[in-house]
Amino acid sequence: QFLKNIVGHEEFQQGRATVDFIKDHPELFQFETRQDRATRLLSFIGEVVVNGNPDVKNLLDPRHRPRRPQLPLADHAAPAPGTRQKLQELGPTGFAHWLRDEPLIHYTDTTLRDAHQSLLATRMRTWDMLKVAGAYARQHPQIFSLEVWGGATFDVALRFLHEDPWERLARLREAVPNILLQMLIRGANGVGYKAYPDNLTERFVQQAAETGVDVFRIFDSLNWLKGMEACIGFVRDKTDRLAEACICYTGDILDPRRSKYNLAYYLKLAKQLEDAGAHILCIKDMAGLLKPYAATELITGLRDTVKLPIHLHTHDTSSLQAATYAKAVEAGVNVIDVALGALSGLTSQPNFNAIVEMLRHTPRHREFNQASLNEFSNYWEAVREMYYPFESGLKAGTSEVFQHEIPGGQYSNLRPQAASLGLLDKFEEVKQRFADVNDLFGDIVKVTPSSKVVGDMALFMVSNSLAPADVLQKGETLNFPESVRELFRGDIGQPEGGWPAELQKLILKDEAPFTDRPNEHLAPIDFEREWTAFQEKFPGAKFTDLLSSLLYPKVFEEYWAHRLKYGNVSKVPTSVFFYGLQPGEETIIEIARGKSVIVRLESVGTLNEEGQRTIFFTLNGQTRNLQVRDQS
Ligand code: 3PY
Ligand code: ZN
Repeated sequence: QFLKNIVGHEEFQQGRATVDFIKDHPELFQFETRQDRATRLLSFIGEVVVNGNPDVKNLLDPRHRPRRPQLPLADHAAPAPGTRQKLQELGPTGFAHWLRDEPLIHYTDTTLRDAHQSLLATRMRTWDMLKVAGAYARQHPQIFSLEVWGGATFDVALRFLHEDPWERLARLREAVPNILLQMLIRGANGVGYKAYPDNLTERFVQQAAETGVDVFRIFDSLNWLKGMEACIGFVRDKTDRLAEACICYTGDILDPRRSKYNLAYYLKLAKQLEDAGAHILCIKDMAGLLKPYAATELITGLRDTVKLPIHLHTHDTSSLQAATYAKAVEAGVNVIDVALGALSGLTSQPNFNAIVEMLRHTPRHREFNQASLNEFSNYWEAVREMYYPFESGLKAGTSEVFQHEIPGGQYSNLRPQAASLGLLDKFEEVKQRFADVNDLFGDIVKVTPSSKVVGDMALFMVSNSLAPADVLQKGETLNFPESVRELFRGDIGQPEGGWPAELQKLILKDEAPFTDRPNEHLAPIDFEREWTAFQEKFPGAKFTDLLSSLLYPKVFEEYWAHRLKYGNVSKVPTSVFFYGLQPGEETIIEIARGKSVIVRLESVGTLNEEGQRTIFFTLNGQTRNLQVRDQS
């Protein structure tokens, strides 16, 4: 079995195995039989059949009948070379020069990351992605990049989907060998909500590049240069991939009253990022505040100030952002972020299919097969129906976003967060307080994690019926949320112009804030020691699991326990994962590469005296029964 594991491993088959191969792959020693795998997945399905998937259990609409997604025709030809081969050919610096002078517009497709983070609380499963990723890469090899990783996807994959995010990345890399894969990384905060030791970010970046990331979009949630410099350096020095650094856009450069974040502010930051070594400059408009005429000013100014190619990211919350793209394209932006039709618009990115049409018959148009784009969009439309419990409820674009400035990726989370505190009927007030908190905090950049703190404070104020004046008046006696205390202590960095001193004193009481990099207060990870201890605690775990665990210790432990009990549930089709099976219904599960089993639910037994039910399945036609405790 061990030999079979080695010889069957792709690194071995591709001749990439080195002397460290066996050491790096402890999982090869796990002799799990096909039977075990199937049994564990059956017990997962049994659990969902009897008790429901806890993630959707309280959100179900019994009338809802999701459709079966139609797969676009598969195409087995080798994918045409794309931007990935271009990067390999030119190297990151040469690639950036090439991109800067590209006459036609380029597109980043965010469907597999930001679009579902912003519309469906990040719940999109690897299973749905892998169904079409290969065909998509073959039919649209001229896409600039696919954003597939980072942001909240890392945490949500482990915590709610019980999936290994590294496995998602590796499988997508395999399916998409020709297009750049892109991730979002929160600078010193990695893919988490707090600062991590620098050498952890360094190893994380190296491993992400090795597993498949080509473009690292790096930002700091307060636009603090010091929060990004180290990460830019790791990408440049430790990988041969692209460091794309962000200016997060807030306020309105055309509004003379919002002078804190004026054009000069952004141009200065862009120059600093160029000097820090960025290959590409991103305007990260996380809330969709960059209006069309402001885009003309900003992009013209940036093209004159830096020599970098410019990548524009926005959210269509107001429904205005197609116009922003029209102006940005005229002003010379190089790449724009879009999402396939069915997962576009509202708090997500503008509609890929429609933006292509917007530019048709204009000088910068890049040709795409529109019929095929629409076919993929139709696939995602049907897939989206299975995720209906995670829809944010926003029905139309809202220009309210220019007042509250809530990032698109946060909007779909803030509602359930408010609901969990019993504040859903006060959601209007929550949005108003979000804006008030921004004023109280001195008008800061709001994007994960700073935006989460603003959200926490807004919810705190609504729960406690506090107006902004009350916060200042009663501040000494208020027990501020922990995240607010950490923010004002300097844990996630420094805002432009510093923190408002009076409020800082009220929040921190006698604790002293710091103004240097929070990472400098953290001891480096001793990887050798950690790895040894980790393998003892989690036998069979991989090095990537150690990285997951260092970022999210508790979440990882729960993920691992789930994996031991139920196996790799990312193999279970999405409808079954969330909704189980009905008696008489069957599903096919590919439990290992090329090895599928047919699972049919025959019936569910009555409740016995021990509070259990017997579930009758057939597995490849053979009867299998199991007992599941009924939690109801
Ligand atoms: C994230 O950090 O997850 C974001 O999407 C920020 O916009
Ligand atoms: Zn975004």
